[in-house]
Amino acid sequence: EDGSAAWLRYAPVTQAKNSRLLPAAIIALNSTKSSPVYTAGQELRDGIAGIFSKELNVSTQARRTSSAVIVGTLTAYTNDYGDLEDAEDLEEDGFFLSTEQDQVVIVGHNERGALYGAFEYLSRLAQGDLSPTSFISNPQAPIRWTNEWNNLDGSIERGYAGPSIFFRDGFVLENVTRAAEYARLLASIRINGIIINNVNANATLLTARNIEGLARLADAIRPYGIQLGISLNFASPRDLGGLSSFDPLDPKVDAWWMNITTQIYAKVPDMIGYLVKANSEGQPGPLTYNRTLADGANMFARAVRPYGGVVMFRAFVYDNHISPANWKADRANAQLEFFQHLDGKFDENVVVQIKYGPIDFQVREPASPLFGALHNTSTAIELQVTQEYLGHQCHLVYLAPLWKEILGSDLRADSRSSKVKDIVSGSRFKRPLGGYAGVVNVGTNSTWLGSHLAMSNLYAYGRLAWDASLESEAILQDWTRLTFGLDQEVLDTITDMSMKSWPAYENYSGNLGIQTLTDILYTHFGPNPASQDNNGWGQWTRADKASIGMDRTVKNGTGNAGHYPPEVAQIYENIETTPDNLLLWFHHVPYTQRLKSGKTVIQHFYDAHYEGADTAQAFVRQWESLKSKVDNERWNHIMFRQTFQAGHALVWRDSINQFYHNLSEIPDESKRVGNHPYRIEAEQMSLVGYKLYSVNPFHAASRHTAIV
Ligand code: BDP
Repeated sequence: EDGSAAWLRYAPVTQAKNSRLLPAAIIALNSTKSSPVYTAGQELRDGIAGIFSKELNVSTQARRTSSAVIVGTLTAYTNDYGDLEDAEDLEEDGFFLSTEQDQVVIVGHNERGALYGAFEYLSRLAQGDLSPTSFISNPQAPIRWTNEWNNLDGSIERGYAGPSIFFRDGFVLENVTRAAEYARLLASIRINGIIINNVNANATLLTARNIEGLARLADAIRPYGIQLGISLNFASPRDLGGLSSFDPLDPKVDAWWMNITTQIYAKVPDMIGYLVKANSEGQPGPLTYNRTLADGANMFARAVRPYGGVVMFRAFVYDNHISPANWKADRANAQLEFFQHLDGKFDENVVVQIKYGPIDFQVREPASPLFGALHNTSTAIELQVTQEYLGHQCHLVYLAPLWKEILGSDLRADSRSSKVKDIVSGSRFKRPLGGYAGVVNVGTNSTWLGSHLAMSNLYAYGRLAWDASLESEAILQDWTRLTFGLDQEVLDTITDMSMKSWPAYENYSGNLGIQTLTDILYTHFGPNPASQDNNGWGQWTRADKASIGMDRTVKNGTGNAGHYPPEVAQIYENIETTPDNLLLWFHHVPYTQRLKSGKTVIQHFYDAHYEGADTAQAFVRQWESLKSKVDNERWNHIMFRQTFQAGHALVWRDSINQFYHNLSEIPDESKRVGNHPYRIEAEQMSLVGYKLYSVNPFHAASRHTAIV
């Protein structure tokens, strides 16, 4: 059990054996090799063999036989077996599954939908669920993609699981087996697109040799109903094409993009489209030529339109050299400033891709106000499965509750229900496109993400992209049964740990909406509150001796609260109505400010850090208790991670508490901060083979010193 099978292990389910409900044959209608329905037939065969030790043949011809699993498109099914009224409401990518009769019927609106239905059926079997059922499932949004920040040299920006499964040494890999295996995993959670390269894109992806490589990758993932897309570098016409400019309104530039797009579609006829990061963090873009971001996006939209392609244009545009001395400056304002006036100016096949919060994947942010401001533009939400600010997969942080909180935020546009999930599905503003982009960054590590438990996040991402109304805990439990089997204690323990994990991480990192407090400058790992206020990245806490928090009010601050529709703006404008967990996101208050809980801000910091770190210690004992119930390989791997998290949570706790204790000079009522009489410092022991090492930032080690 090295993790490579993830949640598709098809492990034997003893209690389901010999059930009379088991099928006796598999019919994959009209399927030809490498079509998703063919894949569905193979999966059903492998799944039933694994789960029930029952070997079945797959036939591709319709026949009347009792006790078969029939899988195919609605058209194929009705051609062979007659009308299927129950499946009338199927929508694009949707499926119908019925196990009520003596035949199991799995019908997709298209081939991809049929494959989803097969995976759904297998997921039920693998969880020991053979109860009769009959239902339709349609996706809430057409775009359910992953973004993989893979560089052509094989490295992965913000990837924590080894090198790329797509590239090495400047080129697409020859061996695309692993890419196909990844596509299989993604198809099982109903993801339909992968953007395979970094948003900080390299123009050399568009050389002839790499376009051949793209074709190879697209061929490998197509049998799983997954389409390939790529990130572009805006300056490619100059840097690769040798033109003197990359001005989007220059006809030569336009023609260059048209031409390269035609070349790509000749090799990858079903490419989903382009992802573009422009004028952000040093990336080139249309603003260089005084053109608007819409001018830039529409240039690509024109190029892919004839092929049905989509342009995902990122809203993550901001100036990373803003002066912290300017108290009216605010990076959180950038999205609305750059995009609001462009509403309605994007072509119909452009989707503005918006990170969930206004800054950058922090442990707690309000929903980005841009979701509520674009009524005539299709939008997608960008979530991050890779735990960039959330412990790099070395910490267990189950993210579905965080995502659900954002997706359920009601922005009250025009004083009407305007939940983020309904905006990005396209339903709230009647948009033709919309959906989900998840930054995943899997690598060659057998666990895919570097940690077995982190895979619940990838699983949950797909499930929520399909249906954001699912409950975090229910998703987690499906994943747990599929990944670790049906033992109740395993299920309860992993549920308890995971559901406590985001609150715990928030407790021992940044509280009350102050941001995560990681090192800001590059690693985004480990505590570094001192790095927050002296950088041009606009991730500021405004902490001084007496007070803390960003004043984002309209009245006295940066005005960001006013970027939300009026009903929500009013809530955030006032300290009394701002929820405690976002207090410091919107307000600058004294450390002695009382929260709704009755505690002061500073005492909340102190207590939360002890509470969060305690929870992380408990995770170790909880995991330990499962030793006899989980295979050694995975148990040990997870034990190592949990032990690390427990230790690092203490580093976090002491570092943050010590920092604000020093700064504010306000004592901890419980007298714990700075007072750990039982602690033995490593540097006080007699050391053989170790040297002392001064830690920078100093507060990341107790007494500033570590041993190496
Ligand atoms: C930041 C990451 C950086 C990404 C950037 C982005 O630190 O590596 O390039 O976001 O999303 O969070 O473009």
